[in-house]
Amino acid sequence: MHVAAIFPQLVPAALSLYLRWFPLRQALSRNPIEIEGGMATETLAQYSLSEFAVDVRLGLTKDGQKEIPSKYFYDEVGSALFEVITTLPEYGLFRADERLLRENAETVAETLSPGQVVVAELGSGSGRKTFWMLEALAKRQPVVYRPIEISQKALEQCSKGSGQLHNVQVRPLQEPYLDGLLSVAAARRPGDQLLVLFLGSTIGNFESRAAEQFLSEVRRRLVPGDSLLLSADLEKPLGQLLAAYDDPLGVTASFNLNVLARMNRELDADFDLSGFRHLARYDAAERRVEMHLLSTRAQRVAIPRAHCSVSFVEGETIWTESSHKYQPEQLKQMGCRNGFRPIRQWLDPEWAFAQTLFVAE
Ligand code: AVI
Repeated sequence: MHVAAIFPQLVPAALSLYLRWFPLRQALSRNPIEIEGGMATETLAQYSLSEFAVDVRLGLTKDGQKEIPSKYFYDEVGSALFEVITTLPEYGLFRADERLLRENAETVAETLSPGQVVVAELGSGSGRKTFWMLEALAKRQPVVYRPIEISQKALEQCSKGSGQLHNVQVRPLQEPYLDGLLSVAAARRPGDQLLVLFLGSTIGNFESRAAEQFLSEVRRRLVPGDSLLLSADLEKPLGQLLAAYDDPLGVTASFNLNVLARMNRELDADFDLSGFRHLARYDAAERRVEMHLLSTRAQRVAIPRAHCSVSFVEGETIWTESSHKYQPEQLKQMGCRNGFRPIRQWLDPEWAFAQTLFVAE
């Protein structure tokens, strides 16, 4: 059986065309179809491995700067490393976000009308900091919490934590953000109000144009009067920025290098991790911290399950992530350009970080 026979139903048309030559045995054999296990989850797992192989091949064999999308950081090992990053003294983003939520959750709750509120969180992770928001809302009205995540493990953790709260019903969705939000919108009952949480400055991991497009896609899934709470990291002194992405313990370096280890695990690649080092740098014109993996010598790497091998010259990098940094006003304008009206903005006094509350127009 050839992958072309099933991919048209699973992936966008262009990707389906690209995948035509992938023999099914090689592309999918690690995730055999188990009908009893539940079709949706199995389909997602197969799709993910093939998508990873395609993105690796595209990103590492293209002309110019080699790239791997940052979404591939978050396998089980990467997600655990990210949890550690959030506790590092140099990485102030997570704590700033949590402080703002704790202090302002009541005010956000006051802006909502009575009746049931559906809280859709895009990329909930373990949902640790969302607790404050759910607690504040649940004091006033019934809450349905819909964490949207690709990672099954994160969803389980998240459900365990928030499931304890009185007046909160947790209904997780294992889907990509926009698909998940579409499912939430489709399931809403008349009178339900939607509050979308997009926390952690994940918006900063999108390229500028993609961030705008993403906000506009979020807006398309809402109705006037729904809300969006958006967190974003702000510009700050260079030393502070770089330390946040290159901590002295080397946790962020491991987080970055794990994407090579993941290719070894899942795509049978033969990356020698000692031939690469973590690099964090700031592009002042684009206002973003970039993470790269720098090849410390000339080398060639085989990635059999992505059907390619790749050469590196000494000093060449793989660009693995961008984290854009904003000015508060810029965030309000981004919302306005995409169908939202900013109604409140809070800045953290300890770490330059903003939460902006928008209403869908
Ligand atoms: C998830 N995201 C907002 C983090 C960031 O700061 O861009 C990911 C991260 N990369 C390195 N450290 C943390």
